[in-house]
Amino acid sequence: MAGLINRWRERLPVSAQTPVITLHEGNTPLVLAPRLAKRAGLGPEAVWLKIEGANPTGSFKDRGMTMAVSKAVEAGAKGVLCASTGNTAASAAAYAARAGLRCVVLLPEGAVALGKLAQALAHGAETVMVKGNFDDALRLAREGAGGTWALVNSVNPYRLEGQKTASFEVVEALGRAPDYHFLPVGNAGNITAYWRGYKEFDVERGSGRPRMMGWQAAGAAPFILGRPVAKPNTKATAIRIGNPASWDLAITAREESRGEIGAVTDKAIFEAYGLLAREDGVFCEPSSAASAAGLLAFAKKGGFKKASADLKVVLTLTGNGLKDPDSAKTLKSRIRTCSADAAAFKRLLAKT
Ligand code: AN7
Repeated sequence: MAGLINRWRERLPVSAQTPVITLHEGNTPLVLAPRLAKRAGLGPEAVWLKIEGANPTGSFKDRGMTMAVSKAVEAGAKGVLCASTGNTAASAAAYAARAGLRCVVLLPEGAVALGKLAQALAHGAETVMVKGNFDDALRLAREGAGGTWALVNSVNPYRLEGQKTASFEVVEALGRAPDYHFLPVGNAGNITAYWRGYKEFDVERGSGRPRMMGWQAAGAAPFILGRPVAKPNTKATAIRIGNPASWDLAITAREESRGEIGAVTDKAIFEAYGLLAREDGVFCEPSSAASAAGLLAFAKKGGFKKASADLKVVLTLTGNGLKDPDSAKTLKSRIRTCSADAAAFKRLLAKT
C-alpha cells in the first residue's frame, strides 16, 4: 500500500475517518556507501545511506507532512502555516495543494535554496519573505497559528509521528537497528523522531537501538554551545537555525541513546557533499552532508575503535542535491567548450 500512513497505520495516530493526503512518501532507498565507509576506516558493508531525497518533494519533510496535513484536514483546517529554511515549505506547499488548502510559508529572506523556493511557488504557496532568520519566522508562524490555520512545523506533534517511520524502514531493511545513526540537526525534530521510531520497534521486536549521532553546522550549533545562537550562520542553509524547537527532546534522544551531538565546519560539510556525489554517486544537499562530515570526524577521533566486525552505521541524507543548484556550482568541476564538429570533439576526448 502506497504512502506511509497506509503502510504504518496501526502505529500512527489516525483512524478510519482520517482523510489520507499522500503523494506516496516514504519507502526510500537504503544504499551502501563503500567509498565513504573506506574513508571512515570501516568495511564495505558498514555504512548505509537513507536517501530521503527520494521522497516526493525531495526531502524527509514529506513523512511528517502527510500526517500533519491529513490531520489538519480531519480537524477542519482551512489553511496550513509554516516557517521554513526551505524544505518544510516545499513539502507543505505540495501537500496543501493536494488537499485543497491554503498554504502560507514564512521564509528567511535571502537564505533559502533556489529549488526549494521554486517548489513553494510552483505549488501555489503564499510566500512571505521575513526580514530576519528562521527563528524569527517560526515566532511569527506560531503567532499566526490557531483557528482555521494549522501550524505544520515540527512543533506539530503529527510531524514527528510521520517522521519516525524512517526508523521502521531502516530496521526492516537491515533486519535490526544499526549501531549508530548519523543525521544533521537543525530544529532537532528528526533526531527526536528517529529515536522514537527505534525505541518503538525495540520494545515490540527487540530490534535494538542505535546511538543517535546528530550534527550541526559550526556557525549554527546551539547544542554545542548549550544555548541558542542569536545569529546562526552557515552555507548549509537548511540547518541555519539558532533556537531549535525540539531542544529538550533532542537532548533526551542523545542521552538515552548514549549518542552525541557535534558540530562540523562548512568546509567539512562541503567536502563531504562533494565526496558523496563523486565517489558514491549520491547527490544530496549540503545540510544533509553534515551527517557524512560527522561520520568522518567521529572516525578520525577514533570513535569506532571498539567496533564489531558486523558494525552497521546509517546516515540520513535528508534532502536532494537538486534543490540547491547554487551550492552545486561551488563544487570542484570542469566544463569545457567544443565546436559542433566531430574532429574537434575527438581531439577533446583524447585530452584528459
Ligand atoms: C535537508 O525546512 O527546518 O533537525 O524549515 O531541510 O528536524 O530540523 C529543515 C531542516 C536537515 C534539519 N536536513 O532537520 C525547514 C527545516 C535538511 C533540512 C534538517 C532540515 P531538523
